[in-house]
Amino acid sequence: MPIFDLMKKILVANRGEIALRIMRSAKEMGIKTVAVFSEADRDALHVRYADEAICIGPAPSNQSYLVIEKIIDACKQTGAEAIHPGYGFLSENAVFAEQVAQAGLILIGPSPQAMETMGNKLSAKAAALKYNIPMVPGTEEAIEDVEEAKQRAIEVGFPILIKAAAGGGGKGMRIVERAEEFEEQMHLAVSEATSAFGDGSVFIERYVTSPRHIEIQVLGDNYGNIVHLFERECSVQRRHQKVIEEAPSAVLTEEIRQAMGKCAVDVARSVQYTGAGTVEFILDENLDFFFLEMNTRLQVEHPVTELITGIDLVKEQIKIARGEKLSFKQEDLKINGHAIELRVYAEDPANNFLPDIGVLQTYKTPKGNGVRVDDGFEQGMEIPIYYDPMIAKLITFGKDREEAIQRMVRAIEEYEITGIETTLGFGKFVMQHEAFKTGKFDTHFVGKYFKPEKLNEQDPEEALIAAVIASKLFDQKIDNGLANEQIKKSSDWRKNRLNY
Ligand code: MV4
Repeated sequence: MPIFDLMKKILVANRGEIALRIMRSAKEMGIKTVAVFSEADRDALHVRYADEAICIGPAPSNQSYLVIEKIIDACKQTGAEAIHPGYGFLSENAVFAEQVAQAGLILIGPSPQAMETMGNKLSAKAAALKYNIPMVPGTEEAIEDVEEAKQRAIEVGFPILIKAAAGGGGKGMRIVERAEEFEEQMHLAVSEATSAFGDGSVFIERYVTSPRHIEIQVLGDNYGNIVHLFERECSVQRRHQKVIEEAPSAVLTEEIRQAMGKCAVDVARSVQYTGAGTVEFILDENLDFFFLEMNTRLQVEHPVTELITGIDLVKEQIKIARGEKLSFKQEDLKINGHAIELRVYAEDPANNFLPDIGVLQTYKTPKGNGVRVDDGFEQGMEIPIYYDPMIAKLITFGKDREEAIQRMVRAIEEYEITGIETTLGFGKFVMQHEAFKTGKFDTHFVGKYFKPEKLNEQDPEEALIAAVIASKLFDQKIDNGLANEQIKKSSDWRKNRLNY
């Protein structure tokens, strides 16, 4: 059977912007799409966009988007031959990958074995060890004997970091400053890991105090060809949640980029990786890099890589899954320009980034040269409380970093969202910060520089103009007899919002 006959219809086991993102590429390839949705997402855009849609249960994701049988049943009902899991939900679940294969369906992603190996940080490091990949000094196996581990910690040198093997994205990590605290912290880490992941295995690494988080995008086909699509810099984050990502990184030299890229390809090769994946590194002050873990999914921040390489990563994932060879080699790939992504969350930066819910009373996206918005909402829609509070990804592209930054500021200013607090103003603060503009920052950027009151700091002249305009508008509304109604409407949502 010719390969293009193999995949006429795919089911997207996700929601929101990423479901739409995937369906758009499928549509361009002449592939039909099936949406699945929870009762909270009946009117969602991904449901309208798909050729068919199936309700898979109540709003909580453990009764809908996370139920393996419901997803597989939806494929059977609609005749979809393949599943794209997006990110989050079931995307890195090896049991799901296995059951999809058992059902005779194709998962658009890596093998269950690759997912399983990379799903555990210790087995990931063990696999990568075969290729001489730089890693942070520590223990290579789960700690059995606390006294032995303490001796190792003393050898490695404090501060050290205790990590959960089953953890990821910073969950279950503990910094230990001194040998005297080691034993207590170890016990706390084990019990935390046990309750969070059902697996108490922990290991230690020397704590790199001011790292940058740099990750490499890879693609592998089913014939042993693996390439990398350069790096993404993701150091601007808060509590392990990325807020701003960019490609390329402002600090990598061509030499380090090539070395990191080669390591990433080797890490992927160590598990015969197929599809799109991301190899995560930290980079220290001396620009030495260390492998941390591999994410076996399409990442939220993939668009910045698409913009600088001109490659549609979702199309490549689909082509690989239907058995095509990669159509380009490493030497065909090059970086063109600079891209920055801001995650627009329904969160209030002035209030410790607490999730903010409500209705998008105004929702107008920025437009024009070099601006891409990946979103899943329209004006008037409500942000559901059940899922991730990301409203949109605002991505700008420019000939160089400076242009991408200036374009981001312009796009943030054009973006109009009312009814919900968002991270847009925070994004502008970062873009205009000297440390960001000069590229001199690490993972501590937000904690070090961001104080909520900074959001209200503005140029006095601008503030005066704003105040004059506001008072004129207010007078007009009074004249029109609109003021009370308007004021009431715009404050209602605040009363109704949940407290987390
Ligand atoms: C580290 C580290 C410092 N030293 N490992 C956090 C996410 C997880 N993937 C690994 N993480 C870290 N591992 C050693 N040996 C610092 C972090 C870290 C971090 C890494 C990337 C992006 C943001 C971060 C924020 C805090 C800590």
